[in-house]
Amino acid sequence: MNLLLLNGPNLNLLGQREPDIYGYETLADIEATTQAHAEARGAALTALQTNHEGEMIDRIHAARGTVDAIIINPAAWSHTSIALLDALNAFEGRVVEVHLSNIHRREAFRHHSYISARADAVLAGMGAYGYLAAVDWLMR
Ligand code: CA2
Repeated sequence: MNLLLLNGPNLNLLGQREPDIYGYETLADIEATTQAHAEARGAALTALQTNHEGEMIDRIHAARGTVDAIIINPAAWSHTSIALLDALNAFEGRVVEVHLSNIHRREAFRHHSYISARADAVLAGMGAYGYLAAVDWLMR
């Protein structure tokens, strides 16, 4: 099982600002913990964070035929990007959408996610544990 962990714009700032919303863990912590969790369950996991929408779309295209499942926190692109939705629609494996915060308890503009129309599962509000829960769900 090959898993791809994708994190979208500004998530490189995790642990540095807004810990009340996003927690104290850095993205490096989350990537390392999620990778170890996947490997303990017999899966390989590679991770990418990018602030560039085209780079994320290119990575999703490259995942076609080589990656079994994508765990993605699309961050603000969740609420804006039909292009990211289209890229994920061209990916044949499973997709799990993760949000650190409960987007439904926040501003109205965060309540809708274009990505949820493609996601096989959506996790929101569990903090960094959501990434581990995504691995567990994919590996069960
Ligand atoms: O709750 C989530 O995981 C979000 O995907 C995070 C996005 C937000 O736009 C979504 O509505 C919900 C924002 C990520 C920004 O991350 C920061 C981390 C630290 C400091 C500033 C921003």
